Amino acid sequence: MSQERLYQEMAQAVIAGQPDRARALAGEALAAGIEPLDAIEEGFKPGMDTVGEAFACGEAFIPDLMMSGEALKAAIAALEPELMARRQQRQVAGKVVIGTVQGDIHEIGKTLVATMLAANGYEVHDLGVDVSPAAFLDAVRRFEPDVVGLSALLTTTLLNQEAVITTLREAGLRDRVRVIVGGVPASPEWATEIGADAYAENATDAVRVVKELTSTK
Ligand code: B12
Repeated sequence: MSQERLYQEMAQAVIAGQPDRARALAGEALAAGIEPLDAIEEGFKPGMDTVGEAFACGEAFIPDLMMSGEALKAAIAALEPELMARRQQRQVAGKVVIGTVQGDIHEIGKTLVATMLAANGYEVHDLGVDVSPAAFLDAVRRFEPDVVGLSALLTTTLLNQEAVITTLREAGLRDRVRVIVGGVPASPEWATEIGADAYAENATDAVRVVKELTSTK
């Protein structure tokens, strides 16, 4: 199968919500020598975006999003050992606390960013989803990370990225960490507006930006 055809099949497996098919295609991509992150970003994720657009138009429903999410998760899980095998450096490059902010349960993108950071030598503490500002604060006190990553996929929960920054500031800890924000509704302008240090659009970009933040700290 050509690479282009394989990418189309991957997107289709996510659109149709077929975890087994997605897993099998992940295996085919590896066998064909495709980089695992390329398979995710260029093959599987576009399928997820298509489902998201269909949902926005009322042509797909919550169960469809969930099934597609399961297919994407299955593909990422199948590719994860290879992502980790490409680990760049064995030495710990820095510590990152990451989570999806309060009120938001979207986990797939945040988890992918966490995996890629771990694969690049960072010690990552993933707090999960629906994480309150107080829980981020506790984690900053406990793990003393270099960077805090905040994910938000909803316009309504975007404000909770700002709430975490405010909480850190009030606790006198804002200057001890760098804050990076991400997720579909976030943007570089939003990052500046709420006093975050950076924004990254996807997992590759997140690794690049976190490297910059940890080298200039
Ligand atoms: C799958 C999905 C769900 C699943 C999530 C399953 C799961 N286990 O995560 C379920 C069904 C639970 C869900 C629920 C809802 N969803 Co939803 N969902 C999606 C969908 C289709 C895909 C998200 C996804 O996983 N993408 C794949 C990953 C790999 O990409 P990603 O998340 O964008 O992450 C990348 C980047 O954003 C970035 N990134 C992400 N996090 C971070 C963090 C940091 C620090 C950095 C640097 C970068 C970064 O890097 C990632 C990797 O490249 C999106 C549409 C879309 N295209 O995004 C809608 C979408 C986000 N959902 C939406 C909505 C409305 C909802 C609901 C409110 C629906 C409802 N009426 O109940 C609920 C909200 C539940 C809640 N309280 O959170 C809307 C949001 C609209 C808005 N502007 O607010 C969207 C945009 C769909 C749409 N077009 O209408 N959803």
